[in-house]
Amino acid sequence: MKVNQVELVISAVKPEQYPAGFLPEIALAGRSNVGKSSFINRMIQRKNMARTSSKPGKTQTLNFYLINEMLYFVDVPGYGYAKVSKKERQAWGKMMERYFSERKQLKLAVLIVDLRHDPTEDDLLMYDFFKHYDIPVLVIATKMDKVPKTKRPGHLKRIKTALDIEPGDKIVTFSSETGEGKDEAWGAIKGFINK
Ligand SMILES: Nc1nc2c(ncn2[C@@H]2O[C@H](COP(=O)(O)OP(=O)(O)OP(=O)(O)O)[C@@H](O)[C@H]2O)c(=O)[nH]1
Ligand SMILES: [Mg+2]
Repeated sequence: MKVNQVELVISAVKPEQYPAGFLPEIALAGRSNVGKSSFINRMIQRKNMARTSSKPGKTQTLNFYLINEMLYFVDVPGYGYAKVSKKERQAWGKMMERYFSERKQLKLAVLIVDLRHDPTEDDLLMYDFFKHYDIPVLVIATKMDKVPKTKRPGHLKRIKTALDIEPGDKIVTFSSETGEGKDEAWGAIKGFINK
């Protein structure tokens, strides 16, 4: 997919602030600092459109990026960051639950995990949450540049097993650093945007 136009339409916290209209939305999910914003940047070939940081907790709102006036990527705050108060965690949960359980325009959740590590308990909860709401899931195992080639299949298998991934769900290895996996990820996403 050739991305010609990208615009941050709104950073929302409440449904009233979500963009109007009926364009399909692809939302990211994953633990804090796993590489959600970097994934978006690589997919749209912009260096720092979605803001990234080596410190967890960079993204705080639901950020709607309009791509080629045909779909939105929705960047979201991550989970699992220890230095978050109970109150902040509850606010996060409410914001996420409202978006993911109610948004009709949502066509696909892109769950980002780290190819180097087994999924966390929170990753499993997130995956099961999507299943519960019948939201299609594409799993992206990112940071593949940090795993030697020969070890990648083994890591991938562990992730599939730990998530107990359903046979119909696709998992793509990816690197925001090198761009590997980009075409495959776009291919998978395209299958959902006209549904
Ligand atoms: N080597 C490598 N580093 C990556 C990759 N993807 C992300 N990173 C790095 O990981 C860190 C976190 O990336 P972000 O994209 O900000 O992560 P995030 O999931 O959006 O984080 P929050 O917004 O805090 O939830 C940054 O330092 C990125 O440069 C990758 O594929 N390879
Ligand atoms: Mg982010």
